[in-house]
Order: sequence, then structure tokens, then C-alpha cells
Amino acid sequence: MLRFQTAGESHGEALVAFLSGLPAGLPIDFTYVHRELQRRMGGYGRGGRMKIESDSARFLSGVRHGKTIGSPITILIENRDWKNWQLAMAVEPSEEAASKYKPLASPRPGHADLAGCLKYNFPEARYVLERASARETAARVAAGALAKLFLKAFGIELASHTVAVGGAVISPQTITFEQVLSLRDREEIVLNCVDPEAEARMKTEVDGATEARDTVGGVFEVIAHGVPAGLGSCTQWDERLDAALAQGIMSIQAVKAVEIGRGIENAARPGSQVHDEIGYDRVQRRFTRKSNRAGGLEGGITNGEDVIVRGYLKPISTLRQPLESVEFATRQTVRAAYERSDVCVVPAAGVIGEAMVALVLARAFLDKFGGDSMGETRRNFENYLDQMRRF
Ligand code: EPS
Repeated sequence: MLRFQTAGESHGEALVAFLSGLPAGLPIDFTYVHRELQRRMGGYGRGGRMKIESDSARFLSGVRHGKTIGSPITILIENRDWKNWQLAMAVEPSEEAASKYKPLASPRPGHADLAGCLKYNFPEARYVLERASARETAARVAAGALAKLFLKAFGIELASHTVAVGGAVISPQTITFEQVLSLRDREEIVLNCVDPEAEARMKTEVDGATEARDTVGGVFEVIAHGVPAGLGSCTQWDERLDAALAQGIMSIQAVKAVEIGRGIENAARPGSQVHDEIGYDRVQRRFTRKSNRAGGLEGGITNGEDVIVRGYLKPISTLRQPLESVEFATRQTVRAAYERSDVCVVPAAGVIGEAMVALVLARAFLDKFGGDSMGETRRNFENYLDQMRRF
């Protein structure tokens, strides 16, 4: 079974990703993994931290001579900023740290600060925010890059693009997977939108938020192309793949809603304008669809169309012009704490979304086809493709 977890604090020494269950014999493209980490750091509206970091993955286990060996993979990503936080984040007890450290005394509305302090009985927010921070997603992207390399070996590719930033929404149009994939060839990510006119409006939204000392959210879309029909299951609630994808996307910091296909629009339409009519291509001997409003999933099972998932992001909760809060020590009304923040992270969230969708799909793929080596997984997969051709 493919499993992954991460560890590490935002301003601690490093982040760690742990991934087990990948078959032996998958070649690792280290340049690709590095590029994925760099993609996550970019985009218009990123803050000061990204000027300090330069994320790169150091493999500690599970890979030998450039290929997976079936054992657990551990990846370490250094936090460059740690050198500025060694005292505040000291692992050993330190009197110097205790005397010099200024506690983060007033929780930020929208962040995990208050709920976390209540849960763990902490006197100040640093204990909570260090792990709640979206910095953790660098480790997810590293693990996700391996899931992507695995899927690519079976013809499955993923890409993401920005659908909305604040009130600036892309105009209705047909967007192909190739168009979204080609965004990766751009020199600058900007807002990772396929439509230059909409991207200009999105940029204005970010500029407006920056000027107002505010933050802005938005919507990203992840598309997985080449996914075979038959991943997931309709037989149990927790085996439905749409549910697993929703969990994967919802687990990304600042995501507050998830949509599969045109799920939101579809709720307001009659069934006749929602469901994707079925055709048959006698030459290619495959079933076809005229539309893909279901986002590639029916009954919790992939149907062979592109898998399409959207994540809706709230604006980042650390505000330059902070909202009202309460100081832990005095219970006095004060303004929430501010250190520094991003203004907009929608393109970065798209990259993280790709990682999460890849990890969920790779798990479902291995649940169905198994295999301890790439050769075994491939034989099982080819066998299934053959069964489908003869259906
Ligand atoms: C992030 C690192 C963080 C923030 C952001 C994401 O760095 P710092 O807290 O040191 O400024 O830029 O974190 C959040 C959005 C958050 O809510 O904590 C990163 O590496 O992506």
C-alpha cells in the first residue's frame, strides 16, 4: 500500500517526507523533483520567505543508483531560514532562548493558532503555527513528484492552472490538457492562468490586496490525463476515489472547498444538462464522452476521462492589517500577530494540488494493480488493458 507522511516545523532545521509502497525499479529523475519544488515556490504574490528559501530534495533512503528499491523513501528539505530561528526553535532546553524569545501572544483569526493552543494547552501560538504552516507542503510536493514519476511510467500525467484569484475569474472556455501542461514551459509562473486577459485581471486583484495590506484567495484546478477507467470503487464509502481526492485536496492549508468536475454548477442544472452522454468509437474500440462534467469519476470510479479536481482557497490568514483578537496573557482585545505573509498563493496551491492528486491516484493504481517491482506492476496493468480492449 502506498503511504506517505511528512514531518518538520516551518522554522525548524528541515522538513522530511516519508513515502513507502512504491515498487522497486522506478527510475528517479532528480532534476524533475527539484523543478517541482521550485514550481511550488513561485507565483505572483509570494512573500519574503520564498526569497530566503531555495528548496531542494536530499534522498536519505529507498533509492539506489537512481532507482527505487522497494524500501521506504525518506527525503529531507532544508529550511534555510532555520539559521535565523535557531534560538526560538532550539530543540534542547535553553535559558537564552527563554529569556530572548518574544511569544506570539495573540492568535490570528483563520489560522490554527487558537484552536491548536486550546487543544494542546499551549501558552502561545508558535508551538501550533510551526506545524500548521503551509511550509509543510514542500515535503508533500517532494513525495508527490515521485508519485508523478510513477504515474508517468503508465502514461498518466498531471497539470494545474488557476481558475480564479479573488473576484477575477477565467471566462467560460474550452481548456485542453495540453494547454494547461504547456504553462510549465513559461519562464515566469505569474498566476498560472491559461488566459492572458484573465491573468491580467488576477494580477490586478493581487496588486489591490497588496496595496490594501490584505490577502486574496482563489481557485485552482488539477487535471490528471491518461487515467484508466476502473480506479476506485463504488462498493464502500471509504473506497470511493472522489472521496479520497476530496480529502487530499481539502487537507491542503487554506483550502475550504473542493469540487470534482463541474460539481458546483451541476447542482443548479437539470440532469439532462449535467450527465455526460456516452458514445462508442468502433475504430479505436473505446467508449467516448461528448463532455466531462463529471470530472472523470462516476460512482467513485474513474471512467477513463480526465480527472478534474478544484480547490477553493481562502485568503491567507496572516494579515498586514490584522483583525481583532485577544491576548492570551491578559485577555485584552488587541490586533492579531503579524510577522510576514504571502499575499496570494493560488499558483503554489495548484502545484501542491497536483502532488496530492498524484499521491491519491498512485495509491489507487497500486491498490488495483499491486506489484513489488515495476515489471510486475506493468504486467498486471497490461493484462487489465488487454481485458478492456476485449470488453
Ligand atoms: C510557506 C512558508 C511560510 C509562509 C507560508 C507558506 O513562511 P513564513 O511563515 O516563515 O513567512 O510564507 O505559510 C503560510 C501560508 C501559513 O499560513 O503559515 C511556504 O513554504 O509555502
